[in-house]
Amino acid sequence: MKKTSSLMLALVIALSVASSGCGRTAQISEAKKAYTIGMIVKGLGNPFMEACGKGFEEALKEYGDRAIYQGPSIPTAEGQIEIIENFIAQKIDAIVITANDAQAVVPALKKAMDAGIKVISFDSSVAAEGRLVHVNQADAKLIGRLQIQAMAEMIDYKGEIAILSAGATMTNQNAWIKYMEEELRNKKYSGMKLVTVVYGDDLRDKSYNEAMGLFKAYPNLKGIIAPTAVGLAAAANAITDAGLIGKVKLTGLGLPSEMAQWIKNGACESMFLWNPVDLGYLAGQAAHSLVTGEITGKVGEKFIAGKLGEREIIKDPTGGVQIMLGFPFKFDKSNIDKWKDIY
Ligand code: RAM
Repeated sequence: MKKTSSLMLALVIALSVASSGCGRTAQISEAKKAYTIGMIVKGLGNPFMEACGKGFEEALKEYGDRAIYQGPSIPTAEGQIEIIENFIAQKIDAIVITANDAQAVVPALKKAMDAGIKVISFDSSVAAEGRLVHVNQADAKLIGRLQIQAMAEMIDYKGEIAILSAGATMTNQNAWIKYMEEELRNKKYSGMKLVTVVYGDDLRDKSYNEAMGLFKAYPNLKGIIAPTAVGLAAAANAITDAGLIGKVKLTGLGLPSEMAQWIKNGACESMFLWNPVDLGYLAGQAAHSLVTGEITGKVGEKFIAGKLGEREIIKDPTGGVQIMLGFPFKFDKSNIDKWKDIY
């Protein structure tokens, strides 16, 4: 990838003409450095990731920084490592990554940090030693619990359910699933049984086929929870194609723009998400502030994240530090039309 000039000069020339008229001085303010920051997404062709990229680009634009958006064609750690190596060779200023595998990308990211590149994760976190800070969409426990609660209401607290996840090594989905299982241990869900967790790897076709496989393997299946935007849309498509609307209920995490049709046709009654554009925007703001040295990744540091206002670095449960975005919202027939054109 070609690296454009990393220096963009913002020269402010203030001409002051002495009142006597006998002279003129030119003041040149300090040159403003433009940084290059690369976002590495889980995979290309994922609309959720594209929404994050939009916010990321918007944030960097505010500083005149250069944004690079890249991801492997298939969501793998190997593909991401290749991109990290490339970014190190290009000597970019910061990497913002959502990990396909929290551990596998650590050595390459450590190499990047040794080379002076600021590394932050967002969405799906990298293990604490492989990044300076993680930008977290919302409380993982809440995200997990909400999906179980929604499913329980849809199936009247009775019957077999399955989870259709993204990749088996993805930090965010695994954390949410852990909290779903924890929630399910509550007595009030004793009539519900989680029969399996399958993985569509955040690939449309694989997710669709996994959903179809569930209908065959579990003829009594009452519901699917898909905590992945790709998986949820694919499962809705599969439920529709298999003629199972109303018979197999569906909830999870999805993008309103993509899910509107499936919410309207009844394949998915309700689902949840935070604002992915804001998530990418916050990641971009945090990366810029790390590069300028405004923050260094210590608990208690604060910075102004553009339009999102002041944010603080706090501890994360894995021993690292994080910045929180907000809360998950619920989408259903009552509000989907308002959101479908936004993200
Ligand atoms: C998918 C990705 C992403 C997740 C969303 C909800 O697009 O796996 O990591 O946060 O779904």
